[in-house]
Amino acid sequence: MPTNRTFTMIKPDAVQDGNSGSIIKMIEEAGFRIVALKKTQLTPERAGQFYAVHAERPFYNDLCKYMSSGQIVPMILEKENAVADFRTLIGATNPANADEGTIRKLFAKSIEANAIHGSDSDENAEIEGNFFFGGLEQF
Ligand code: 3AN
Repeated sequence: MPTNRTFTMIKPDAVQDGNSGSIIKMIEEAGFRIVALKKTQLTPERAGQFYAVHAERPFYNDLCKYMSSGQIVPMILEKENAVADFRTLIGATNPANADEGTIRKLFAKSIEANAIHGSDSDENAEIEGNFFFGGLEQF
């Protein structure tokens, strides 16, 4: 059953560039309610745990290095059809393929430094939310 929640994090490139506020504004204007939010930094080890599903991919080491290179803003978001609608709002993984008006089209630098993460399923939204906030049900 859909939980109507998703997990996102604004990535180091977008935080560093001062785009967190603009991105959060777009998220709220698209109808998402912010359930939880903080600013933090991953160690390379924690980044490795978060992206463990990509451990065999050639870009894994660079991804962990990049994701631990600066502060990030993880959030739990709520909206009807949250996972799918949020993926639409952020656009394709590679900003070159992202639709006009999407967060990645506006703010991403490259396929790796692509400004923002969005969970790809309800199951992963819960796992990823727990990773940063220790349990969705407490909010
Ligand atoms: P998405 O974030 O759109 O769900 P995933 O889950 O396939 O994309 O990839 C997770 C992250 O890994 C991406 N957000 C991006 O930072 C990085 N990544 C994905 N594919 C590549 C690639 N071909 N080269 C470098 N980094 C990549």
